[in-house]
Amino acid sequence: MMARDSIYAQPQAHLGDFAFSEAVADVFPDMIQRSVPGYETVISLLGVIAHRFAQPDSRIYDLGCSLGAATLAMASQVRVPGVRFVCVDNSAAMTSRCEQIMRRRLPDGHCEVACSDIQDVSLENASVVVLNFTLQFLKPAERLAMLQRIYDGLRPGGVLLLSEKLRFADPAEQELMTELHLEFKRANGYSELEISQKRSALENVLLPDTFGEQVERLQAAGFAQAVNWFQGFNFASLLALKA
Ligand code: GEK
Repeated sequence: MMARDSIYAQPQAHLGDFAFSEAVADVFPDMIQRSVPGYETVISLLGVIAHRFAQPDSRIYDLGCSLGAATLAMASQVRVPGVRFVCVDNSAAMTSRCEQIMRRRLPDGHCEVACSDIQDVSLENASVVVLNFTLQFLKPAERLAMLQRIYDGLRPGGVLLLSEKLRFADPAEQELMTELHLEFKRANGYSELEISQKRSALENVLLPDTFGEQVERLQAAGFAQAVNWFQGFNFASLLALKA
């Protein structure tokens, strides 16, 4: 059974910045499903999209892989020969668990897991790159350079699959989407205390951009086309194609 997230259930005297610690890794599947509207749907659709875009003898990168849910979904759908999956995360708590999961679920050795900042890994010969709720944790000034490196590492016809929490320029839309997201968390059993403590912990760590900023940055990085293929309240998924 999935361990339940109760990390912010008790009042915390010193609420530090949110980190992807051992405690978070232990409850991560439950935490992300109860916090991100549409998460399971996005994960399974990443498999469908990867099936469409994976090229023979190429690499599929899962950047900010956490426990590798996106890689598992893609590996179950991709059928072309010679594909190598590369999972990267800079939390050792995540990669040690991810390695165990991959050894068990993808035992034929076509998946490697690296504990590294995604900004330091070399990206090459990629047909699919996944940034599923990861870019939002990079400093805003570093995000364009990351997308440019991904663009350079993709083959023609390759795709970047980008999911992000959104901010809205219109204050009324921002308020409505924030409220609906809070309703989603309440509906999933999070208390007001858990919601407010998590929100404070994420304040300096997760800095969302608007949908327009996402598209402009993808275009600035060189992507020919950026399509919005899923949205649940203030969480959106885009497909960016390298021509
Ligand atoms: C999923 N994609 O299940 N370098 C490497 N990893 C990073 C960096 C960085 N600079 N910054 C953050 N991370 C997953 C979910 S979670 C999203 C992704 C969330 C990692 C961080 O350690 C964490 O595991 C992941 O990005 C973000 O589809 O928790 O909201």
